[in-house]
Amino acid sequence: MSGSPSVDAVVVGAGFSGLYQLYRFRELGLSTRVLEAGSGVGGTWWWNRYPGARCDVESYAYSYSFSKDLEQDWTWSEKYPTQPEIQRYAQHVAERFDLLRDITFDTRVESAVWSDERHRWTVTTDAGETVDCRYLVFATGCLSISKGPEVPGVENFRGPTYHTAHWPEGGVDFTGKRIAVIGTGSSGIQSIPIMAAQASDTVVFQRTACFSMPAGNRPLTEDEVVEQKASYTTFRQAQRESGFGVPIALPTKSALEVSDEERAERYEAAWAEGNLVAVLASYTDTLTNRDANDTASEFVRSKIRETVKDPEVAELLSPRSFPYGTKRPCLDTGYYETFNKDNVRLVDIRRTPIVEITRDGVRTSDAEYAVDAIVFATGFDAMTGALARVDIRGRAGARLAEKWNEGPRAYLGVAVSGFPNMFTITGPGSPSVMSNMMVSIEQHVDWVTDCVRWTREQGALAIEASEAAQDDWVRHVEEVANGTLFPTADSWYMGSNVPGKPRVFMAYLAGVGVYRQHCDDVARQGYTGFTTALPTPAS
Ligand code: FAD
Ligand code: N01
Repeated sequence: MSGSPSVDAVVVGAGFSGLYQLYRFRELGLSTRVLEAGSGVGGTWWWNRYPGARCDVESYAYSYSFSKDLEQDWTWSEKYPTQPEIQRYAQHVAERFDLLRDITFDTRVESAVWSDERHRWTVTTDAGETVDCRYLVFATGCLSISKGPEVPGVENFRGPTYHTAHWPEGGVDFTGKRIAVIGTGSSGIQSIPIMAAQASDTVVFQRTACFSMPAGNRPLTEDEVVEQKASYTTFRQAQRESGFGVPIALPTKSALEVSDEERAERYEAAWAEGNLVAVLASYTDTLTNRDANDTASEFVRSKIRETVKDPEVAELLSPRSFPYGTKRPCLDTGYYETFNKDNVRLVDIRRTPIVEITRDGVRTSDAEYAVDAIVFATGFDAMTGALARVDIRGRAGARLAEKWNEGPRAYLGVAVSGFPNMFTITGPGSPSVMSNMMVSIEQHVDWVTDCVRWTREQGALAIEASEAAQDDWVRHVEEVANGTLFPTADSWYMGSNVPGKPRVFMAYLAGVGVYRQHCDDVARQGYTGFTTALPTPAS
């Protein structure tokens, strides 16, 4: 478009995906502009500043591997890093690699339109600026669009309301306040113990109980740090070849072929590890066989009963409606113990739904709870939410939102037929949220960068996934998911948490190692499943 600033590539989002994509595109010699809605780098870790926010993948595993110097120079302080520490890390990376000069903050991308004639994208921001580019990368995050509680009356409440996903920068002091918390997923589970320790009275509104286990978080010792830094090279390789991006000893037995005693011992040891996947990975069939899964589910429920003194509250906190692991499990610090406090109440909103937010608090079908502040820990329009909010128009003006009306369709989860030169980092159809995201982010960014390099080497103006390859991939992703228990749960992985969203399992479950192999094979064979557009005299 004449008059618009023109660059080789636009990257939307300055979280870990966007930062690394900028770094790699620069290496390739592409002029690149990053557009970010927030006012700083870090994405998830810039926005989610709620009390207790921290990673539940160990710090040295949840970090970039692309720079050996960075690995050696940066020292993590805890087993599971806090939001402020991760955000500092993102800022350090941005400064260290001089990335900030190509990032525009406080700028939301509203539309992206492909020109069939020019083989270029025109990106428009909420500031009214248009940027013209050849390549467009959505590094917009899988969990970056928050969702509310879908109840009327929020505007009538006379006190403050907060959402965990966009917490005020200076924090909030709830000392002496009566608070309501709606939502008991990972964000609720991490923040409730801390908020309840301040508040005079805490009412937790629970729609679905989650499985959680103690994180066993602690400061890292100097010896551990030395040991981790010395083992990065082998550790990274193991991460890349693993299932979840976290190397673990692979199970060899079914949960149903061992004695009750052996199983109990195994689960106890896994529980003590304070590791998200330890119980899940105790047996081969936890995620594929309901009876096997029941043994793990019941083990976690027994731990809840051991911890929570009131049997009725313990039962209410015990998940019954979905198999263990099919909604994302949580790691917590004192979550179940919090419900032993006299000033913490749990309200089952399946039995007594929230009817409205009133001037004074939260009214359910059988009572009104007067509070001074309300916290929404109600999660995200995950995986597709950020893409759906941009008006993306591909070849012949086709709209991505319409193409994905019945669920997302993408080739390898990284490219979409009809949308040339457009890539999604950790998009639907890739391992994405079913993995340690740092491993998946680096793999996607590296692959996209190689794909762009190859396209340019061919002298092509555009590269695009074919419909047939995309259909095959979508079918494959679905088949793998259907071989597991995941589709049986109402989870955000399935889109079930957002009213009206199509019910489709959105991630690829065969593991990051297997997925990497698929992607590498496609590249090695000359980007099979993709077509290129060569210049014509009119181009
Ligand atoms: P994000 O960090 O989400 O960044 C995307 C950025 O794009 C955001 O800053 C957003 O503002 C911007 N953006 C979106 N749309 C637009 C637009 N239209 N225009 C301009 N900018 C836009 N993963 C793990 O592997 N382990 C964990 O322990 C873990 N913990 C998590 C804890 C929380 C509280 C949350 C919410 C997520 C967690 N995740 C975890 C997932 C986490 O999102 C990823 O690990 C990772 O940070 C994603 O990085 P990203 O850059 O892909 O996306
Ligand atoms: O969101 P969630 P989150 N009325 O969707 C409830 C990552 N993360 O922000 O389960 C009433 O998990 C909802 O109920 P239900 C991680 O990947 C990681 O907690 O839909 N209640 C649920 O209880 C995680 O999975 C960490 O029935 C409503 C809660 O709100 C993802 O981000 C920390 C409702 C939402 O839970 C999302 O986590 C934080 C309504 N209308 C986040 N709508 C780590 O520990 C929703 N709920 C690393």
